[in-house]
Amino acid sequence: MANVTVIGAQWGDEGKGKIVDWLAERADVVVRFQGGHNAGHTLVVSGKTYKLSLLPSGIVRGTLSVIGNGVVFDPWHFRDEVAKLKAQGVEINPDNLHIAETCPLILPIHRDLDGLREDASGAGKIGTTRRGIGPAYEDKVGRRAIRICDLAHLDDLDMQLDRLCAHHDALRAGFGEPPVDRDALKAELAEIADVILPYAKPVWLTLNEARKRGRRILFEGAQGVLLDVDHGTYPFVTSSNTIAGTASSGSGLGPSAAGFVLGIVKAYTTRVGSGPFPSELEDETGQRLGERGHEFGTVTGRKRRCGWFDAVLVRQSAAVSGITGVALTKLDVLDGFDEIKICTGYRIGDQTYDYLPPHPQDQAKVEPIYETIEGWSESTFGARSWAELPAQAIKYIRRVEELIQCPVALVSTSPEREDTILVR
Ligand code: 2SA
Ligand code: MG
Repeated sequence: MANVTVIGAQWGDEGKGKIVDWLAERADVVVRFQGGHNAGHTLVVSGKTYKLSLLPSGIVRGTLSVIGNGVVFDPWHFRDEVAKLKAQGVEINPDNLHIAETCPLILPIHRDLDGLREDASGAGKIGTTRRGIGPAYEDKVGRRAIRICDLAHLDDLDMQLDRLCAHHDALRAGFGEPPVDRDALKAELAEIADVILPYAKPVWLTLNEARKRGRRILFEGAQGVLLDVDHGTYPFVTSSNTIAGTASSGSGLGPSAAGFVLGIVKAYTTRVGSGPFPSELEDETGQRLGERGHEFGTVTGRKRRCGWFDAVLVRQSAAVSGITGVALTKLDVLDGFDEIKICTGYRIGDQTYDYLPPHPQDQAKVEPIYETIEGWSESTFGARSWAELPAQAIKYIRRVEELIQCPVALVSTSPEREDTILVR
């Protein structure tokens, strides 16, 4: 197996955790390259459930795991997630986990700002995870961030902290909040530094050397292409690029390192947070999808919105992200429906679209054009071979492939790793 880059091709929660775990067995290194602890990756290993938000999924099986420079890193959350996993018996140490020294930190002031803005936005709120992701990326791009390597130079930090605090004090004043307590922040950083620094490494170097030695690298994306800050349903997006191209910039490897780009696609569509969702079902059918699919946010516990498969969106995701093949997940959730719909285009008035128009007003207005196919009554839950799938389910998969113009390489039929069908 060459390198593989796994990304979500919808709005996140496509079931990346399980697929990454399935692939991790065949990989030498697993790398996170964007996002932060807003991700929610659920892994079921021998009946035991692990929930990861920041750490690469490879850690559960002891595969060398890397947090790349493209990730925004909350050190206090890191400490807690590591403690939780250790309590579940997972081994985590500076030998099997490397963190880029250049990762920008998510600080308590970022979490504050995320929450203050969401609370003040009323109906216009993004529905973020309130974990400070957006504000931390803003400070990175604004060249104000405190990075992991700064934790080893606490004596030189004052000027940097002054600049950062001046910026945040102005923003906080707008919400009637007191200025940042700079000394308290510095003391908190000094306290957490010893926990983080043993893991801090020049990961670009480790990864380039691993590559030279022919090691197989698995890149683990978080969120999904429709939440990409450039290509997603802006402004209802996350603050990083979630497309496969980020595997390169977010880890310190060249663009050819991405290898096979595997887009993870749920057999229907879900979204958590606000923003347009053309094939959303606010009726019993949507409710049924949510219940059968256990559609609740891993991080926040929020109920996910549900709807039919939207082939227009996935075709667009596959194109902008250069997806080589798709893993179709949660097919079993569609078991027992008499009819299944697939969105094949959009309409606004007399105008039809075969892509999602860019303006949020238009995105909110588009009406899905559906094609209906007959469902299947048999259970696909836990199927491990193509031969175990009902004929109608195969028809559905083939139609999805045709519409998204991308081959289905894997089908996942339960949260268990072994319940996976390799199509090609
Ligand atoms: P943020 O916090 O700034 O990244 O939020 C911006 C938007 O991105 C969405 N977002 C997500 N969507 C799906 N899954 C995510 N991870 C968790 C999960 C989410 C959870 O796997 O369940 O537990 O709620 C994730 N992270 C960010 C978010 O909903 C906003 O629309
Ligand atoms: Mg998730």
